[in-house]
Amino acid sequence: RLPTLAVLGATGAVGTVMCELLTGRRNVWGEIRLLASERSVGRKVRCRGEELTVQALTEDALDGVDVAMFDVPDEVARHWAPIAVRRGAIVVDNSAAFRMDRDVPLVVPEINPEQVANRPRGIVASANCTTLTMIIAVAPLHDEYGLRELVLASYQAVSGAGQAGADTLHDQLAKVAGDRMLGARTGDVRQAVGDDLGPFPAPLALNVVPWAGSLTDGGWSSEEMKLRDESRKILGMPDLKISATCVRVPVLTGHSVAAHAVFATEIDVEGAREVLRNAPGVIVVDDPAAGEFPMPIDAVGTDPSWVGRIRRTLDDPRALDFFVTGDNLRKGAALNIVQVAELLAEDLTRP
Ligand code: 2RA
Repeated sequence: RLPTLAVLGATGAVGTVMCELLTGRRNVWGEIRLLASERSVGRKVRCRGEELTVQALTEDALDGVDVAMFDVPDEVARHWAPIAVRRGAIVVDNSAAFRMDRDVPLVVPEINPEQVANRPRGIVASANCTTLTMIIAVAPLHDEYGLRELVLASYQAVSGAGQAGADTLHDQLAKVAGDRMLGARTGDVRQAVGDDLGPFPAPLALNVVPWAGSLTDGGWSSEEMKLRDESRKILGMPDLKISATCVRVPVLTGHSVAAHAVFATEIDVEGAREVLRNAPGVIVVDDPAAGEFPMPIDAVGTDPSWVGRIRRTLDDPRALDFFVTGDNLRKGAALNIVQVAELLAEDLTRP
């Protein structure tokens, strides 16, 4: 029997991409069950060539599920993941509820696939979208050169804040488009945008906002702390020095990260390019003379992390600077969850 898969949060920004991915990937699933909150119940979603009706998330709806992919808010995951496990499912969770728990592995199949087996609570976590985009490029360089320190700056798309984030940018762009009177000409769009900021603390149209998530100790944002904590856990380096500045930019899809990585050994930049070219899940686009560098408009709708602008730091032969961009809804979320679920399916169907 092929395992039964449940998708929780199937109608959200990430859930929609999960269903698209399940349509395009090798079919390892028996029944696929789409579960969501009351307001989405009854909606029809095409998945794997079938038209599936979204069902209400109830305890009974989880019966018979082997693997449950969760893309729901932290508090919903905290409540429902243990219930799904009690009903017999293994949960792959995209929220931040369990990522840092010692007895929950944080799995990126290109980096630490063996960790899926180590799941005493029946929960496997998937990392934050910014972490995933960047770590896919950093991990192979670490394997080759021994990472010592990371300094990161992110350029994060509005869809990282869900459908509401994407809708907010569209609405704000419509308000400022062609508006030369209310400040849009000089760049102060506050009057044109008005009070509707959606999930953001400031206007995103024609602006950048150096903030994502909530405030934590010392002035760091929760997003910056996730980058630090999750990278350390995925790489198995609890003392790695990392600092990040996370910035929201007026891009619909595609998180980017400018990285400064310091290693234990001297870097030969062509060697580093070769390491990245051979790394799973990475595409190198690095020919600035020809105008070729990775951008969100290239990465959107694709699976890999796109890496370019690779250069050795001028003042430190052990350090590398580069730019990486990836689709935050695919490898940053849905794709990683689907890949982890497929590892579990393989495990469950092994004779
Ligand atoms: C964001 N990484 O971009 C966070 C959550 N998906 O807002």
